[in-house]
Amino acid sequence: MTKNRALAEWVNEVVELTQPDTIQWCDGSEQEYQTLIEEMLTTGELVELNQQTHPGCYLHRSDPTDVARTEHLTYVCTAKSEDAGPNNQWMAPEEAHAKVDALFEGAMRGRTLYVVPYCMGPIDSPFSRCGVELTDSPYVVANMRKMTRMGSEALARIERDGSFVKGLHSLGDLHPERRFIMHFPEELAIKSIGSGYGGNALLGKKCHALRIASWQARQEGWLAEHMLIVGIENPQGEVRYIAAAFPSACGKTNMAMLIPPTQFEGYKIWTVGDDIAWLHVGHDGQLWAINPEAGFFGVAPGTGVETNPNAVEMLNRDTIFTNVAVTEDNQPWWEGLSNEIPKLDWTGKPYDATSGKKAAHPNSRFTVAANQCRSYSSMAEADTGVPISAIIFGGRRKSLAPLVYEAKSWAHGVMVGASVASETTAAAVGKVGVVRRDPMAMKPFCGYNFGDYWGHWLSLEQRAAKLPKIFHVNWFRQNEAGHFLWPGFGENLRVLQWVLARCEETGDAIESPIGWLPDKNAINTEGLAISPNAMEQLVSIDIPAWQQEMQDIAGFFEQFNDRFPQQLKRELDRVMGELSPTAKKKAANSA
Ligand code: OXD
Ligand code: MN
Repeated sequence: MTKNRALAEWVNEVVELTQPDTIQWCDGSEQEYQTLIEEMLTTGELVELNQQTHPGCYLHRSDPTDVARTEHLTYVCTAKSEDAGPNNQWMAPEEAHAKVDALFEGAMRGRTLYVVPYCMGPIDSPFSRCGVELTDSPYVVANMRKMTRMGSEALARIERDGSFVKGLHSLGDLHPERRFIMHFPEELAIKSIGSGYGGNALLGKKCHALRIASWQARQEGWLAEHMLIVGIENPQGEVRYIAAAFPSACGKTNMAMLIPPTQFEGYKIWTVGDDIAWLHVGHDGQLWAINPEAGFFGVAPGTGVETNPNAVEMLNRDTIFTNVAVTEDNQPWWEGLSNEIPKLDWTGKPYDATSGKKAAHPNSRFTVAANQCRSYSSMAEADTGVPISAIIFGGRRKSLAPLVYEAKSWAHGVMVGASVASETTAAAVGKVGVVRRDPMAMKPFCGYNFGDYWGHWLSLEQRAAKLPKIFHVNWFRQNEAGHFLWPGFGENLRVLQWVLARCEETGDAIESPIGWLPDKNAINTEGLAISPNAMEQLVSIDIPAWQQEMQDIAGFFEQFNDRFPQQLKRELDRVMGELSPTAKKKAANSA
């Protein structure tokens, strides 16, 4: 089935271990996809949605215990535990292999083993990397076809390049106690069992394109990041690209396809990617980014005509929905889509609107090919990727973090990224709304020790002469009454306009200890119903609260011991020094 010996041998080994009834090498064709859909409709793994309103759309209802990423069951298995770092759960490779191989034994009896070759990134890009997922889930195969360049072309590239990431996946018995997502970066291998949920089971995504790729990227001198990539075209037709990292379910998809406010006539938004960016230093000294994915696996709740009209439009056809509710006439439904009361909840039971429960699961998802999005950029298919003008970090924080600020240097920006904190969301199993540190939005995804990772980020300064500026944003600031101060969504373009102005050395800013804040009138608020008081609150900082925050950040960094880069320590000390009361006094005296 393949000329690649390593691949053929590995498939044979897996067949021996898992004992599938049949083996299917996937070619990625439309016919193959349709056959899989038909099969899943027969077994009940998929339910047909209203084909008049939503042609080619289907619903998958997952096992109710399998609805999100399971960080507590996710391991990085490096030879030395320090290489995985305190940011990961670690298991010795031999122990991890033994543990999961015991679960894989005979796991595919009565099932088909699908061999899924895939390419992360444009098929001919030198920055793309390939993998093969062996899975017994047709749902995974159908999703991988939307999310990656999957099939014959990927296999041809693997046969040309010789190398690929090995990803073994089985649904197992779906029992949470027999669920593990193991990564072996030194072997470029992944073993995932017991879950069909996207983040655990579509191995090209988080497992390969972030955890394994971040490890490879460090060795090869590039970055694999949890970032959207968006192009902003001004009325003169110039396009500038921004890469932005936000924790899961914090609006990356919305930002990647935002609609400019009416006052921004002549502006256009181009979506390159909504979740992952691979960044390389170009010959010109700039950072160039590709989106390794070919589709969107987005959070459905909150996606509506007000918040993300581009997404609503692209979901009207050829989409696989997971754990959404359905309406009386069998259309997909979720909170934030319309005021209609759905007929069935995400488990398929009649929905009782008086129960106070959500009808769609809060982490219900859509899987859709990226080229269905009206704002999809043709540059997303470019082998070179796109040049990045600005990097933005952000988190979901009710208080403290201003709407936007700019780091004073690359090293300071790395520290800003390293100290990102955000409230947890439904994308991972666990309590929602708890503030946790999520450096570079990579807490669940960095495949190695964060100390080494920050060192790698810092080292780019030696290799890239024209690095982007780094910013931090917070769309989620609230007032005392618990209302959002900033309208968000399309209006975020106002903030991005200031970001890009700063990159061209124009936007007005005021220096503060934590970075450059927009000057009072620097953000265009024309046509926006926002009080000067709210705006003032959004772009100012509370010094005592920031002193406390820096103490907290320093405490967080301590766990990385001798892996923590000294250069970051110096940045931390500098900011703390500038925030201290004596620094304020000194500044006042010299004024
Ligand atoms: C995602 C996530 O699904 O970050 O993108 O969990
Ligand atoms: Mn994500």
